Amino acid sequence: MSPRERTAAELTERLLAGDKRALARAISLVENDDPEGWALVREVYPSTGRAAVVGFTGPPGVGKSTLIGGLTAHSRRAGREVAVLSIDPSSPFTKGALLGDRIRLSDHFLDAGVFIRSMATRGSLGGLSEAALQAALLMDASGKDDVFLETVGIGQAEVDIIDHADTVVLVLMPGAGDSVQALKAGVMEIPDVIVVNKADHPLVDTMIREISGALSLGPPQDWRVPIVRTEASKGQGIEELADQIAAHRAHIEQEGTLSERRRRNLMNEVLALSAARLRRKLEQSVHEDAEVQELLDEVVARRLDPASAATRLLEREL
Ligand SMILES: Nc1nc2c(ncn2[C@@H]2O[C@H](COP(=O)(O)OP(=O)(O)OP(=O)(O)O)[C@@H](O)[C@H]2O)c(=O)[nH]1
Ligand SMILES: [Mg+2]
Repeated sequence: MSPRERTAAELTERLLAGDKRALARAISLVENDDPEGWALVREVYPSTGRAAVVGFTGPPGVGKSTLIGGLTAHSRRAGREVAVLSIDPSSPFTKGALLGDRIRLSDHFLDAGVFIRSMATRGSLGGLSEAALQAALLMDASGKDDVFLETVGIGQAEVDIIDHADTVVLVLMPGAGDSVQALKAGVMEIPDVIVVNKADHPLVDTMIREISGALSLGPPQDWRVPIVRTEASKGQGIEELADQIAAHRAHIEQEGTLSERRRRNLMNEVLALSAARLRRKLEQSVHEDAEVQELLDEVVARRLDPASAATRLLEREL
C-alpha cells in the first residue's frame, strides 16, 4: 500500500467510525472535485441508505434554519445523531463567519453528535447539487441518523438535491403568497409536509386556508399533506413537526414508496452525472478536435444543418 493509499484508507475508516473531522475533510474533497473524494464515496456507498434524509425548502428568511435547529435538539434528546447541510446557490461563501449566521444552530456547534456544514461552490463534475448529494452520502455513511438538507426555493426547486430527501418539507410564512400561487399553478411540486412558520403573525389563519385550498386542487393522494403551524424562534410546534415527519416516513416505509422514491432519485442522479460527463466530453471535442471543427465549418457554411451535425458528433463520441 502506498502512503497515499494508506491515508485514503485511514480517512475512510475514520469516516465510517463517525469522526467529525474525517467527515469535514471528506466533504471538502468532493466539494473541490478531488478524485479522492469520489473514490471515498465509492468506497463508503454500501454503508449509506440508513439515514432519514429530510429536505427543507422555502423562500428566504421564513425560518428554515431556526426550525432545523429545533428539530436537531429534538433528535438529540432522542439520542439520534444529526448532520445538517445548508445549500446556498446564491452565496459565494462556503464556510467561516457566514456559517454561524446562515445556519442558526450555534447551540449545536459544540455537540459531537451534530455536524453542520454549508455549501455554495459548484464542483465542475456535476455542479452544486451533485456535490451536495455526495456530501449527504458521506454524512449518511458516517452514521448520522438524521440528515437535514436546507435549500432556498421559491418556485421550482433551484437545487434538485431536495429530490434526494425521503421527506420534503416546504416552509412558508404568512404573506408568502407567491409560493401558494406556485403550488396552485402546479409549478411547485407538492411537498410531503407544509410548515407555516411565524405563526405569531396575524394573517396565519388566512395563509393556512389558502394552502389547504391550493392542495385541494391537486389529485387525491394516499398521503394527506399536513399543514403544521410553528413559531420556530420560540420552539413552538417543533414537536408536532417532528411527529409529522416521522409519520410521513412510516407511511412511505409501509407503502413501499420509500424504496420506489429512492430508486427514482438515484436513477435521476445517474442520468445527471452521465449527462454532465457526456457534455464535458463533447465540449472538449468541440474545442480540441480538428474533425469536429470541420463539421462546424460545414454548419457555418450552411452545407450541413445543426441537427445533422449533432447526430454525427454523437456517432463519433458514443
Ligand atoms: N417572529 C418570528 N420570527 C421568526 C420565527 N422563526 C424564525 N424567525 C426569525 O426569522 C429570521 C430568519 O430565520 P432563519 O431561520 O434564518 O430563516 P431561513 O429560512 O433559514 O433563512 P435563509 O436561510 O436566509 O433563507 C430570523 O431572524 C429568525 O429569528 C418565528 O416563528 N416568528
Ligand atoms: Mg437558513
